[in-house]
Amino acid sequence: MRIHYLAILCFCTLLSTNAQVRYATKLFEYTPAPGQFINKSPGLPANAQSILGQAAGSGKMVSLGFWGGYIVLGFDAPVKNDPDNPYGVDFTVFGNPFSGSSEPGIVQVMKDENGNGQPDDTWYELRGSNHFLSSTLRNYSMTYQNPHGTEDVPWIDNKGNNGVVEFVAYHGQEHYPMAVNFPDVDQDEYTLQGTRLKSKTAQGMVWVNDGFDYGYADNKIINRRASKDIPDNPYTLDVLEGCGGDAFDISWAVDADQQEIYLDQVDFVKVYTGVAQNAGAIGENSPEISGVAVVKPDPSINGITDVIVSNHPLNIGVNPYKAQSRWYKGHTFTFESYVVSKGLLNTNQELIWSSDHPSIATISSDGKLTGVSNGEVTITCKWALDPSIQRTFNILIEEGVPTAIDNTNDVQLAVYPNPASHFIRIKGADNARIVMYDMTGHQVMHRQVYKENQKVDLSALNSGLYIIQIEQLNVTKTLKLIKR
Ligand SMILES: [Ca+2]
Ligand SMILES: [Ca+2]
Ligand SMILES: [Ca+2]
Ligand SMILES: [Ca+2]
Repeated sequence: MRIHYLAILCFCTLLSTNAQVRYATKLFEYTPAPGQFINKSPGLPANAQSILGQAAGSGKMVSLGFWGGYIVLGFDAPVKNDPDNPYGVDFTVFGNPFSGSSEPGIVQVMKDENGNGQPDDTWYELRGSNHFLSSTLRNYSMTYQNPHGTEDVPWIDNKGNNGVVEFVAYHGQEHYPMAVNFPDVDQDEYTLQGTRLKSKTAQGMVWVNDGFDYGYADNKIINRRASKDIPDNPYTLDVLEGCGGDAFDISWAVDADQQEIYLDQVDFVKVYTGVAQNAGAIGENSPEISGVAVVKPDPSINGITDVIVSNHPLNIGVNPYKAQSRWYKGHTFTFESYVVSKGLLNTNQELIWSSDHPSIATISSDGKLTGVSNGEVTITCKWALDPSIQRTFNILIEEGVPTAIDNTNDVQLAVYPNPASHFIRIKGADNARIVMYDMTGHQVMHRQVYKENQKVDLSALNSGLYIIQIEQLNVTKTLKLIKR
C-alpha cells in the first residue's frame, strides 16, 4: 500500500516538472516594414504562423523588416504580472541574436479589457533600457513608398527626414510587402508608428549591430539547454541566467503620455522593429522573432534588480573577430547613465566615475570622457549608494574624428530624462537661459545661465506637466516636461 502511494507521488512530481511551458499560440496580425526578407522566408505570413507554440531552436522564425514592422501575438490564457515571477519578469521573447547581431524589437502589451478576445483595446509600451536616453524618439512615424520594383524603398518620417530601405541584390525579390502576400498593405504607401531607438550599428572591418542593455527583443542570446519558462535576469547585463532570450516585466508598461500604468495581466503582445538602420551587405536591421514563452512563478529565484543603463562610444569591428568601443584623441563623449531599479529610475542617481589611465582618457564627475592619447582605457561608473552596482567600458582611444553612422536621432535640444522624478538635464544647451512654467502659466523656475550638462533639481515641484523655455543664441525653444 505504501509503495503504491509513493509510486503515485513520484508520478505526480514527474508530471509537474514536465508541465508544458506556455507559449504564444495565436497570431492576430503580421505587418512587416519593407526589408530584405519580406516576400520570402522568413518574411511571409506562413513564417509568422510557424512560431506559435514554440520558442527557438527549430529554425522557425519571422522577420519584421525595417523600422516599425510588427507582429501581434496572443495566448490561450492571460499572462499574469505575478509578484512571484523571478526578477519580476513575466514573459520572454526569443529571436536569433548572436554577438554583434542584435536587432532590437520594442515590445508592447495589451489587456483584453472589453473581453472580446481581440486586440482592439489599448497598447502599452514596455520600457527597455533606452527609454531613459535622450536619443530615443517618441510619437515617431515613417511612411514607406512602393517603388514597384526590385530597388530601394523610399521612406519619409514625421520629423522631416527621408531615406531608403536599401535593396539587397543578393535576395533579389521586391522588398516592399507585395499584395499577393500582404493584401492589407496599401500598394502605394503605408505608415507605421511607434518609438525609434538610436541605432548602435557601426561599420569597421565588419558590420557590428551592438547589443542594447535590456528590454528589447532579438537582443540577448538564448540558452537552449534551459527550460523556456525560467527567465534571464534582464538586470545582469553580462550574465545569462535561465533560458536567456529577452525577458519582459509587465510592470514596465507606460501609456501614450509615458505615465506608468499597472496591469495585473495581459492578453496580447506586440513586437516591432525599434531602429531604422541599413547595414551594407548584411542588409537592414530587422528583428527575427522565434516565439514568446510565459514565465513560471518561482519565489526561490532571486537576483539583483538594480542596473546602470548607459550609452557608450560605438563598438566598431577592429578585425573580423573583435569589436571594440572606440573614441578619439582630442574629442569628448558624454555618457548618459541612469540607475534603474526593477525598470524604474531610482531616487538616488549619484554616480562615481573613474578612469584607470587618465593619461589616455579622462572622465569628469558628470561622465564626460576626453580622449588624451592613443591606447586602451577602462572607464568605471559606480553607484554611490551601492558600489557593487557598476558598469565598466573598455575603450580604444585613437586618432580620428567621431563619425555618426546615423544622425537622425541626434536631437538638438532635449530635456532628459523625461518624464523625470528628481532632476533633468538639457541636452544641447550651454550658456542658455531657462524658464519653467506650470500648466496655469505660473513661472516655477528660472535660471539665468544654464551650463552644459548641469542638473536642474525638480524636487520642489509637484507632479504634472510643465513647459520649459530655453533661450540660447537669441533663439527660444519650448519643450514639455512631465514631472512624476
Ligand atoms: Ca512582473
Ligand atoms: Ca479586446
Ligand atoms: Ca542576465
Ligand atoms: Ca536577428
